[in-house]
Amino acid sequence: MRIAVMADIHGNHVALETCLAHAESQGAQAYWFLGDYLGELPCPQRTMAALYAWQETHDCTFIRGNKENYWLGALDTSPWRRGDSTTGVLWYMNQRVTEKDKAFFASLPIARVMELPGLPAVTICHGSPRAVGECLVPPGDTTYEAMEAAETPLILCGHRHRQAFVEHAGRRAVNPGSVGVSLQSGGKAEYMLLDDIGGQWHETMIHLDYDVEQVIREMQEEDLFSIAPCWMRVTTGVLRGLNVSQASVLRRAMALCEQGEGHCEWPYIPEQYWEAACNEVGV
Ligand SMILES: [Mn+2]
Repeated sequence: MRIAVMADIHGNHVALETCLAHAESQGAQAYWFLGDYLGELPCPQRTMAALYAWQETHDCTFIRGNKENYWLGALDTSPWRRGDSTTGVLWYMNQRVTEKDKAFFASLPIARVMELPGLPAVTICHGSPRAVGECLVPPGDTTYEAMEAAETPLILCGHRHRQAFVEHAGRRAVNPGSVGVSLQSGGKAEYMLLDDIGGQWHETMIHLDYDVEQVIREMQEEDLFSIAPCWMRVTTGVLRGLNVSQASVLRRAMALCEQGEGHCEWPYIPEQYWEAACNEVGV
């Protein structure tokens, strides 16, 4: 048995198509998708079309991520607007997610125990088995506690966009990295193959080159550099393999806003602080 495990596509259909084709060429028999299908990258319907088509002809299991909850109304959409680096992409995406997509996302569980004959059971989830937004791997503040609460010896999770594992209390939690917006990977598309070898699971981390510049061209065609200027500067840097992340630049912009204004509340971050944060990291 060979399973392809793919997390955090974030709307990168070019990276997704590269990973799917690779997994097929490697003989994957099933596909486990760990959430965050759409994110900040353009033309979300291309990603959804690729996933719906794959599901028609392959054995696919899908889990819900925190991004899916965004499109299902978890956040107040009233501050989302074009031209704002904090919310511009949310504004763009919110207009492009269809009723079909919402029904699909709403149908997904946040975790699932996968039982295959003769193999240890595996929990698949996005953040942790108990919360879509919890950080499990690489470790966060509550990783050990969340692992102790898990039902299976192996836990597969996404959310942090980095290939890594944690072992604790006889359990192993593994993050296959991010298909679409990988961090600290030199700009590769990442996923994992999981093989049954003698009744035990064996992991192989995959890193693939793909056409990053095609994604950046689509960002320009969709006007995303006007819609969310600084967010797209950081995203371009991440895609091209710079050692930055949107989360770290956001934190820096919020700290600068706090210094300048005396307070800062997401998503109300004036563009000048985003610009300053981007300039500091050189994107
Ligand atoms: Mn996530």
